[in-house]
Formats: sequence, structure tokens, C-alpha cells
Amino acid sequence: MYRIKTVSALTGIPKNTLVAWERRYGVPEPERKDNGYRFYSEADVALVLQLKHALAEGLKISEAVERVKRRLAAGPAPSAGEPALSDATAFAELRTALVAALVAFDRERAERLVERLIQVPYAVAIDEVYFPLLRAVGDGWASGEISVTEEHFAAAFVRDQLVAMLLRVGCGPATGRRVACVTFPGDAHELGVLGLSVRLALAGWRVTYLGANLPLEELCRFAESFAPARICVSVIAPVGAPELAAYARRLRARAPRATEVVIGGAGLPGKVPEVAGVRVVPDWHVLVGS
Ligand code: B12
Repeated sequence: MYRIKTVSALTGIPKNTLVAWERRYGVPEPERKDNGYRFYSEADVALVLQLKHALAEGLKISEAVERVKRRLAAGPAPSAGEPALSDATAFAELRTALVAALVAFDRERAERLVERLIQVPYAVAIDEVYFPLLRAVGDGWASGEISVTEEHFAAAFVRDQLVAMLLRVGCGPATGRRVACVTFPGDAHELGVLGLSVRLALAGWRVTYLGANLPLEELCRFAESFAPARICVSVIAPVGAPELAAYARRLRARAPRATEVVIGGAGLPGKVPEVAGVRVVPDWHVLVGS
């Protein structure tokens, strides 16, 4: 749940405007606590973003509200005959359809399918659709059922969706504490840390996304200059314990004391070396509280 200040920072819509929309049109309709404070859900934030996009397209606010209400009334499955995105089976079916579209290089169909995620909180879209899809594609590639080209196309499509989410949440509130997100040197897998960036932005962090494969020295220089509150390093391609320890020690030594260093991901070695002042977290959900 988000307070109005956070929603305003996340969406760029001033607090007064949010209140005015609620009074005039009844959207969004945040929960009101006993103390009168408004509490917005992720679906409310998504709604505000939809209104914002409709305004950017040139619609008047009354027309934008009309459109959003129509979509809400139509429910989460806008196309007839498609399963409602309400349970695990529906998500599994969507993933299957999406993989089929992607291995056929049918971007249009894939776009249409993910339109159905519009009402789904980003966290759920990542956990229920995009990440399981990537894992399935990875397994398909490993067993030879999915070609390298198909895997690249699918990964590029998912990357677009994650980047779009990060842009829509404006990389988090401008006043949020800064977190730098990056992959381990030599690791081209950036989707894990992109998903984490979206979640951190939604949790109120200001994300500086540094992408894949940044050399350690460059990251150290960045840390010295900008003193982020936290650095998140993603390790997906397997890395050996000595290499990881050397990296962690060097980064810890160069980053300001107040900077929290977090390293995580499926590519961590079985026995992770302990480095004082470095937090090793295999799964990023513990960082975002779910
Ligand atoms: C897309 C993809 C690629 C793309 C990446 C494109 C891009 N823009 O990112 C490309 C084509 C470049 C690629 C290349 C390779 N890939 Co690849 N790739 C994948 C795939 C399908 C998805 C990767 C991904 O984004 N995972 C992120 C999410 C979906 O996975 P996750 O691990 O469950 O995420 C959780 C944790 O890792 C953790 N976490 C992740 N990041 C972070 C960060 C922090 C700070 C924290 C705390 C936690 C955390 O929390 C996440 C949420 O629960 C995976 C399949 C898979 N299972 O991941 C294979 C996979 C990772 N690749 C694999 C391989 C082998 C390769 C190559 C070596 C292939 C080759 N021969 O060229 C190269 C290596 C390139 C390199 N040097 O890095 C293997 C690795 C197997 C292994 N353990 O050795 C996998 C697992 C495929 C498989 N099933 O075999 N790949």
C-alpha cells in the first residue's frame, strides 16, 4: 500500500490532482484509514498511470476516466474467450500462449497477450508470467527444444516489458534513497536485476540502473562519486567462490561505508564466501518484502 506522497512521486501526478480526480470521478479510490490517510494499492497506481498515458495521448481527463472505467468493467481479460487472469492456471495458460507466440517470432500476438496484464500489479506480472517464462525458455534452450534465436527473441521481448515498467514507475521517486543495480562483470543476464529494479522502484527506492557487465573499477568509481545507499549486484552466469570473494572484498573496500552492498542470484557458488559488510542474498524477494 502506498501513501499519496509516494503515488505522486511514482506517477508524477501532483497530490492535489489525485485528490481532485478521486472527488470528481471516483478514480482511483484509495482505502481510507481511521486517521483519514489515503492508502493506494498497486492496482490504484497502475490506474493513475493509465490515466496519465491517456492524457499524454491527448484525451481529456473525462475521456481518460471513461476509458479506464470501461477497461475496469470489462475485467482483466479484455479479449473474448481468453481465460481471466485470476489464478495460477490462467497465468500458466498465458505463459504457454506467450512462449508459442515468441518462438513463432509473432511480436504482435505477444503484445496482444501481454495487454491482458494491464490490470495486474507489476510484481505479479513478473512473478507469475515473465520470470517463469524466462526459466522455461532457458530450460527449453538447454534441452535443445528452443533455438538460440528463439531464446534471444523471447529475452528481448521480456526485456522490453521490464524496461517499460521501470520507465512507467519513473525509476522510483526522485526523493527515494538511491540504489544502483548492475550485473557481475562478464554476466550478460540483466533481466533478473531489471525485475529487481522495478520492485525496488515500487518500494520507494530511486533506481540507478547500470545495466549488464559493468567492470568492477567503474562500479567502484561510481560508488565513490555518488555514494548510493545500496548497490545490488546480480550473478546469474555461474561464478567461482574465489572470484566472487575478490570482487566483493574490492567493492566493499572502495564503496563508502554507508553503502550497503548486496550480491545475489542463481549463479552464486554453492558455498558462498563470507565477506564482512557484504550481504549475500540468493533470491531478491527478501529485499522487497515478498
Ligand atoms: C535470457 C538468458 C540469456 C540471455 C540474456 C539476455 C539479457 N538481456 O539479459 C543471453 C542470450 C545473453 C544469455 C547468454 C548465456 N546464457 Co543464459 N539464460 C537466459 C535465461 C533464459 C534467463 C536469464 C534471466 O534473466 N534470469 C533471471 C530470472 C528469470 O531468473 P532467476 O535466476 O530465477 O532470478 C532469481 C534469482 O536469480 C535472484 N536474483 C537475480 N538477480 C539478482 C540480483 C540480486 C541483487 C539479488 C539479491 C538476487 C537476484 O532473484 C531472482 C528472483 O527470484 C536463463 C534461464 C534461467 N533459468 O534464468 C538462461 C541461463 C541463465 N543461461 C545459461 C547459459 C549457459 C548461458 C550462456 C553461457 C550460453 C552460451 N553458451 O553462450 C551465455 C552466458 C552469457 C554471459 N556471459 O553471461 C544457463 C546457465 C546455466 C548454468 N547455471 O550454468 C541458463 C540457466 C539456461 C539453462 N537452463 O541452462 N542467456
